[in-house]
Amino acid sequence: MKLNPEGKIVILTGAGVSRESGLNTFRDADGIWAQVRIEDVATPEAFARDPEGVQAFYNARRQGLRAAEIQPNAAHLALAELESDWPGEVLLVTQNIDDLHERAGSRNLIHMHGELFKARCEDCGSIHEWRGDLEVTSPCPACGDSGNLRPHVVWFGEMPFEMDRIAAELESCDLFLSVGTSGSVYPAAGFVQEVRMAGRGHTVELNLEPSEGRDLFHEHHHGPASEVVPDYVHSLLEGVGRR
Ligand code: BJW
Repeated sequence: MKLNPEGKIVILTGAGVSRESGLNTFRDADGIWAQVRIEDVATPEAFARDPEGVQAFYNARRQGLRAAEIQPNAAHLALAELESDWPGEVLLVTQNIDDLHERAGSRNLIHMHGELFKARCEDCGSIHEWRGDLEVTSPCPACGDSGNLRPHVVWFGEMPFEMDRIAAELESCDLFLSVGTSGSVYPAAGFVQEVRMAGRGHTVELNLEPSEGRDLFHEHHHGPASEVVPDYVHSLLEGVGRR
Protein backbone atom coordinates (compact mmCIF):
# COMPACT_ATOMS: atom_id res chain seq x y z
CA MET A 1 0.00 0.00 0.00
CA LYS A 2 1.38 3.43 -1.01
CA LEU A 3 0.51 6.07 1.58
CA ASN A 4 0.38 9.80 0.88
CA PRO A 5 3.43 11.33 2.66
CA GLU A 6 1.12 13.84 4.36
CA GLY A 7 -1.17 11.02 5.54
CA LYS A 8 -2.18 10.72 9.17
CA ILE A 9 -1.19 7.53 10.99
CA VAL A 10 -2.92 6.32 14.17
CA ILE A 11 -1.31 3.43 16.04
CA LEU A 12 -2.99 1.37 18.78
CA THR A 13 -0.65 -0.67 20.97
CA GLY A 14 -1.31 -3.34 23.58
CA ALA A 15 0.61 -5.51 26.00
CA GLY A 16 2.26 -7.55 23.21
CA VAL A 17 4.47 -4.60 22.26
CA SER A 18 6.07 -4.68 25.74
CA ARG A 19 6.34 -8.48 26.03
CA GLU A 20 9.89 -8.63 24.69
CA SER A 21 10.87 -5.91 27.18
CA GLY A 22 10.03 -8.38 29.96
CA LEU A 23 6.48 -7.28 30.89
CA ASN A 24 3.67 -9.85 30.94
CA THR A 25 0.69 -9.66 28.65
CA PHE A 26 -2.78 -10.26 30.13
CA ARG A 27 -4.39 -13.12 28.23
CA ASP A 28 -1.48 -15.26 27.07
CA ALA A 29 -0.99 -18.58 28.90
CA ASP A 30 1.63 -17.00 31.21
CA GLY A 31 -0.25 -13.68 31.37
CA ILE A 32 -1.41 -11.58 34.31
CA TRP A 33 -4.98 -12.91 34.23
CA ALA A 34 -3.64 -16.45 34.66
CA GLN A 35 -2.15 -15.34 37.99
CA VAL A 36 -4.86 -13.07 39.45
CA ARG A 37 -8.59 -12.69 38.83
CA ILE A 38 -9.82 -9.54 37.09
CA GLU A 39 -12.62 -9.31 39.68
CA ASP A 40 -10.02 -9.15 42.47
CA VAL A 41 -7.77 -6.38 41.13
CA ALA A 42 -9.12 -4.54 38.08
CA THR A 43 -12.58 -3.24 38.94
CA PRO A 44 -13.76 -0.32 41.10
CA GLU A 45 -15.67 -2.88 43.18
CA ALA A 46 -12.45 -4.78 43.94
CA PHE A 47 -10.79 -1.53 45.09
CA ALA A 48 -13.77 -0.66 47.33
CA ARG A 49 -13.77 -4.18 48.84
CA ASP A 50 -10.01 -4.70 49.21
CA PRO A 51 -7.97 -1.50 48.73
CA GLU A 52 -4.86 -3.04 50.35
CA GLY A 53 -4.93 -6.00 47.95
CA VAL A 54 -5.41 -3.82 44.86
CA GLN A 55 -2.67 -1.38 45.95
CA ALA A 56 -0.33 -4.35 46.55
CA PHE A 57 -1.00 -5.65 43.02
CA TYR A 58 -0.12 -2.26 41.46
CA ASN A 59 2.82 -1.68 43.87
CA ALA A 60 4.34 -4.94 42.65
CA ARG A 61 3.84 -3.97 39.00
CA ARG A 62 5.29 -0.48 39.66
CA GLN A 63 8.31 -2.11 41.28
CA GLY A 64 8.66 -4.41 38.25
CA LEU A 65 8.55 -1.48 35.83
CA ARG A 66 11.33 0.28 37.80
CA ALA A 67 13.68 -2.71 37.35
CA ALA A 68 16.83 -1.82 35.40
CA GLU A 69 16.34 -4.66 32.90
CA ILE A 70 12.92 -3.40 31.74
CA GLN A 71 13.77 -1.23 28.74
CA PRO A 72 12.06 -0.28 25.45
CA ASN A 73 12.56 -2.86 22.71
CA ALA A 74 13.00 -2.51 18.94
CA ALA A 75 9.23 -2.13 18.43
CA HIS A 76 8.94 0.85 20.81
CA LEU A 77 11.99 2.42 19.17
CA ALA A 78 10.64 1.92 15.64
CA LEU A 79 7.30 3.57 16.55
CA ALA A 80 9.17 6.56 18.01
CA GLU A 81 11.27 6.73 14.81
CA LEU A 82 8.06 6.73 12.76
CA GLU A 83 6.74 9.70 14.74
CA SER A 84 9.95 11.70 14.29
CA ASP A 85 10.58 10.84 10.60
CA TRP A 86 7.10 10.55 9.04
CA PRO A 87 6.23 13.80 7.20
CA GLY A 88 2.58 13.73 8.36
CA GLU A 89 1.00 13.33 11.81
CA VAL A 90 1.54 10.18 13.86
CA LEU A 91 -0.60 9.57 16.96
CA LEU A 92 0.14 6.67 19.27
CA VAL A 93 -2.76 5.44 21.43
CA THR A 94 -1.61 2.86 23.93
CA GLN A 95 -3.64 0.60 26.19
CA ASN A 96 -0.45 -0.01 28.16
CA ILE A 97 0.14 1.64 31.51
CA ASP A 98 3.93 1.24 31.29
CA ASP A 99 6.12 4.17 30.16
CA LEU A 100 8.17 2.33 27.54
CA HIS A 101 6.83 4.35 24.61
CA GLU A 102 7.89 7.61 26.30
CA ARG A 103 11.28 6.16 27.14
CA ALA A 104 11.70 5.18 23.47
CA GLY A 105 10.98 8.78 22.42
CA SER A 106 7.27 8.82 21.47
CA ARG A 107 5.72 12.20 22.31
CA ASN A 108 2.30 12.36 20.59
CA LEU A 109 0.89 9.70 22.88
CA ILE A 110 -2.39 8.93 24.63
CA HIS A 111 -2.47 6.47 27.55
CA MET A 112 -6.13 5.48 27.19
CA HIS A 113 -5.96 3.04 30.17
CA GLY A 114 -3.87 5.35 32.37
CA GLU A 115 -0.31 5.28 33.68
CA LEU A 116 1.29 3.06 36.31
CA PHE A 117 3.64 5.83 37.48
CA LYS A 118 0.73 8.14 38.39
CA ALA A 119 -1.75 8.26 41.29
CA ARG A 120 -5.09 10.06 41.36
CA CYS A 121 -6.99 11.49 44.32
CA GLU A 122 -10.60 10.33 44.18
CA ASP A 123 -11.56 13.25 46.39
CA CYS A 124 -9.99 16.32 44.74
CA GLY A 125 -9.23 14.75 41.32
CA SER A 126 -5.56 15.78 41.28
CA ILE A 127 -3.08 13.53 39.44
CA HIS A 128 0.46 12.98 40.72
CA GLU A 129 3.67 11.38 39.49
CA TRP A 130 4.04 8.26 41.71
CA ARG A 131 6.99 5.93 41.22
CA GLY A 132 7.09 4.23 44.64
CA ASP A 133 4.55 2.25 46.65
CA LEU A 134 1.07 3.64 47.15
CA GLU A 135 -0.46 2.87 50.56
CA VAL A 136 -4.08 3.08 51.59
CA THR A 137 -3.00 5.75 54.10
CA SER A 138 -0.84 7.81 51.68
CA PRO A 139 -1.94 11.48 51.88
CA CYS A 140 -2.82 13.34 48.69
CA PRO A 141 -0.05 15.90 47.93
CA ALA A 142 -2.73 18.40 46.78
CA CYS A 143 -5.58 18.26 49.33
CA GLY A 144 -3.75 16.45 52.15
CA ASP A 145 -6.55 13.92 52.75
CA SER A 146 -5.59 10.29 53.32
CA GLY A 147 -7.36 7.24 51.94
CA ASN A 148 -8.36 8.66 48.57
CA LEU A 149 -5.34 7.98 46.36
CA ARG A 150 -5.71 5.23 43.75
CA PRO A 151 -3.63 4.04 40.79
CA HIS A 152 -4.29 6.30 37.78
CA VAL A 153 -5.47 3.36 35.65
CA VAL A 154 -8.76 2.43 33.96
CA TRP A 155 -10.52 -0.58 35.43
CA PHE A 156 -13.38 -2.56 33.87
CA GLY A 157 -16.57 -0.51 33.91
CA GLU A 158 -14.67 2.79 33.88
CA MET A 159 -14.43 5.13 30.90
CA PRO A 160 -11.03 5.15 29.16
CA PHE A 161 -9.33 8.53 28.76
CA GLU A 162 -9.56 10.97 25.82
CA MET A 163 -12.20 8.97 23.92
CA ASP A 164 -13.54 12.02 22.03
CA ARG A 165 -10.11 12.94 20.68
CA ILE A 166 -9.36 9.32 19.77
CA ALA A 167 -12.67 8.97 17.90
CA ALA A 168 -11.94 12.09 15.83
CA GLU A 169 -8.42 10.88 14.98
CA LEU A 170 -9.67 7.42 13.95
CA GLU A 171 -12.27 8.94 11.66
CA SER A 172 -9.72 11.13 9.86
CA CYS A 173 -6.72 8.79 9.71
CA ASP A 174 -5.24 7.36 6.50
CA LEU A 175 -3.51 4.41 8.14
CA PHE A 176 -4.44 2.52 11.32
CA LEU A 177 -1.91 0.13 12.85
CA SER A 178 -2.91 -2.28 15.63
CA VAL A 179 0.15 -3.65 17.43
CA GLY A 180 0.38 -6.37 20.09
CA THR A 181 -3.22 -6.46 21.25
CA SER A 182 -5.65 -9.39 21.42
CA GLY A 183 -8.58 -7.16 20.44
CA SER A 184 -10.68 -8.48 23.29
CA VAL A 185 -11.22 -5.34 25.38
CA TYR A 186 -13.56 -2.55 24.29
CA PRO A 187 -13.61 0.26 23.33
CA ALA A 188 -10.05 -0.28 21.93
CA ALA A 189 -11.13 -3.52 20.22
CA GLY A 190 -13.68 -1.48 18.23
CA PHE A 191 -11.21 1.07 16.84
CA VAL A 192 -10.57 -0.93 13.65
CA GLN A 193 -14.31 -1.04 13.03
CA GLU A 194 -14.53 2.75 13.53
CA VAL A 195 -11.79 3.28 10.92
CA ARG A 196 -13.52 0.91 8.49
CA MET A 197 -16.85 2.67 8.98
CA ALA A 198 -15.27 6.05 8.23
CA GLY A 199 -14.31 4.50 4.86
CA ARG A 200 -10.93 6.19 4.59
CA GLY A 201 -8.06 4.48 6.46
CA HIS A 202 -6.07 1.39 5.51
CA THR A 203 -5.99 -1.03 8.48
CA VAL A 204 -2.99 -3.18 9.40
CA GLU A 205 -2.51 -5.72 12.18
CA LEU A 206 0.99 -6.36 13.56
CA ASN A 207 0.71 -9.10 16.19
CA LEU A 208 2.21 -12.39 17.23
CA GLU A 209 -0.95 -14.16 16.08
CA PRO A 210 -4.29 -13.20 14.49
CA SER A 211 -6.37 -11.13 16.92
CA GLU A 212 -10.11 -11.41 17.55
CA GLY A 213 -10.76 -8.64 15.01
CA ARG A 214 -8.50 -10.14 12.33
CA ASP A 215 -11.11 -10.06 9.54
CA LEU A 216 -11.46 -6.27 9.81
CA PHE A 217 -7.84 -5.62 8.84
CA HIS A 218 -6.81 -5.10 5.22
CA GLU A 219 -3.30 -6.35 5.91
CA HIS A 220 -1.63 -8.62 8.51
CA HIS A 221 1.96 -9.21 9.59
CA HIS A 222 2.30 -11.88 12.26
CA GLY A 223 5.42 -12.38 14.37
CA PRO A 224 7.23 -10.88 17.37
CA ALA A 225 6.75 -7.12 17.65
CA SER A 226 10.52 -6.54 17.79
CA GLU A 227 10.71 -7.93 14.23
CA VAL A 228 7.46 -7.11 12.45
CA VAL A 229 7.15 -3.52 13.72
CA PRO A 230 10.63 -2.29 12.63
CA ASP A 231 10.19 -4.07 9.27
CA TYR A 232 6.83 -2.45 8.65
CA VAL A 233 7.90 1.02 9.87
CA HIS A 234 11.02 0.94 7.69
CA SER A 235 8.99 -0.03 4.62
CA LEU A 236 6.69 2.94 5.29
CA LEU A 237 9.61 5.35 5.66
CA GLU A 238 11.33 3.95 2.55
CA GLY A 239 8.11 4.59 0.64
CA VAL A 240 8.43 8.33 1.30
CA GLY A 241 12.21 8.52 0.88
CA ARG A 242 12.93 8.92 4.58
CA ARG A 243 15.31 5.93 4.77
C1 BJW B 1 2.69 -10.28 21.02
C2 BJW B 1 3.87 -10.65 21.60
C3 BJW B 1 5.01 -10.22 20.97
C4 BJW B 1 2.37 -11.51 22.79
N1 BJW B 1 4.91 -9.47 19.87
N2 BJW B 1 2.59 -9.53 19.92
C5 BJW B 1 -19.48 -7.19 26.69
C6 BJW B 1 -19.28 -6.90 25.35
C7 BJW B 1 -18.50 -5.80 24.96
C8 BJW B 1 -17.91 -4.99 25.91
C9 BJW B 1 -18.12 -5.28 27.24
C10 BJW B 1 -18.88 -6.37 27.62
N3 BJW B 1 -18.90 -6.41 28.98
C11 BJW B 1 -18.15 -5.40 29.45
C12 BJW B 1 -17.66 -4.69 28.39
C13 BJW B 1 -16.78 -3.49 28.47
C14 BJW B 1 -15.39 -3.86 28.94
C15 BJW B 1 -14.84 -4.97 28.05
O1 BJW B 1 -14.35 -4.75 26.97
N4 BJW B 1 -14.87 -6.21 28.50
C16 BJW B 1 -14.40 -7.32 27.68
C17 BJW B 1 -13.63 -8.28 28.55
C18 BJW B 1 -15.58 -7.92 26.95
N5 BJW B 1 -14.59 -2.67 28.82
C19 BJW B 1 -14.54 -1.75 29.77
O2 BJW B 1 -15.11 -1.88 30.84
C20 BJW B 1 -13.75 -0.50 29.45
N6 BJW B 1 -14.56 0.64 29.69
C21 BJW B 1 -15.67 0.88 29.01
O3 BJW B 1 -16.13 0.13 28.17
O4 BJW B 1 -16.22 2.09 29.31
C22 BJW B 1 -17.49 2.41 28.77
C23 BJW B 1 -18.49 2.39 29.87
C24 BJW B 1 -18.14 2.78 31.13
C25 BJW B 1 -19.08 2.78 32.13
C26 BJW B 1 -20.36 2.37 31.85
C27 BJW B 1 -20.69 1.97 30.57
C28 BJW B 1 -19.76 1.99 29.57
C29 BJW B 1 -12.53 -0.39 30.33
C30 BJW B 1 -11.53 -1.43 30.02
C31 BJW B 1 -10.36 -1.31 30.99
C32 BJW B 1 -9.28 -2.35 30.72
N7 BJW B 1 -8.33 -2.30 31.76
C33 BJW B 1 -7.17 -3.17 31.68
C34 BJW B 1 -6.36 -2.99 32.96
C35 BJW B 1 -5.66 -1.61 32.92
C36 BJW B 1 -4.76 -1.40 34.07
C37 BJW B 1 -3.74 -2.48 34.23
O5 BJW B 1 -2.86 -2.67 33.36
O6 BJW B 1 -3.79 -3.15 35.26
O7 BJW B 1 -6.39 -2.84 30.53
S1 BJW B 1 -7.59 -4.90 31.39
C38 BJW B 1 -6.24 -5.23 30.32
O8 BJW B 1 -6.71 -5.55 29.00
C39 BJW B 1 -5.48 -3.90 30.20
C40 BJW B 1 -5.13 -3.89 28.74
O9 BJW B 1 -4.85 -2.58 28.32
C41 BJW B 1 -6.35 -4.49 28.09
C42 BJW B 1 -6.11 -5.02 26.71
O10 BJW B 1 -5.23 -6.10 26.73
P1 BJW B 1 -4.15 -6.26 25.57
O11 BJW B 1 -3.20 -5.15 25.60
O12 BJW B 1 -4.83 -6.53 24.28
O13 BJW B 1 -3.36 -7.57 26.08
P2 BJW B 1 -3.70 -9.11 25.82
O14 BJW B 1 -2.92 -9.89 26.80
O15 BJW B 1 -5.15 -9.35 25.78
O16 BJW B 1 -3.15 -9.38 24.34
C43 BJW B 1 -1.76 -9.35 24.05
C44 BJW B 1 -1.57 -9.67 22.57
O17 BJW B 1 -0.19 -9.54 22.28
C45 BJW B 1 -1.97 -11.12 22.20
O18 BJW B 1 -2.73 -11.10 20.99
C46 BJW B 1 -0.63 -11.82 21.96
O19 BJW B 1 -0.67 -12.79 20.94
C47 BJW B 1 0.23 -10.66 21.53
N8 BJW B 1 1.64 -10.86 21.82
N9 BJW B 1 3.57 -11.45 22.73
C48 BJW B 1 3.66 -9.18 19.38
N10 BJW B 1 6.23 -10.56 21.45
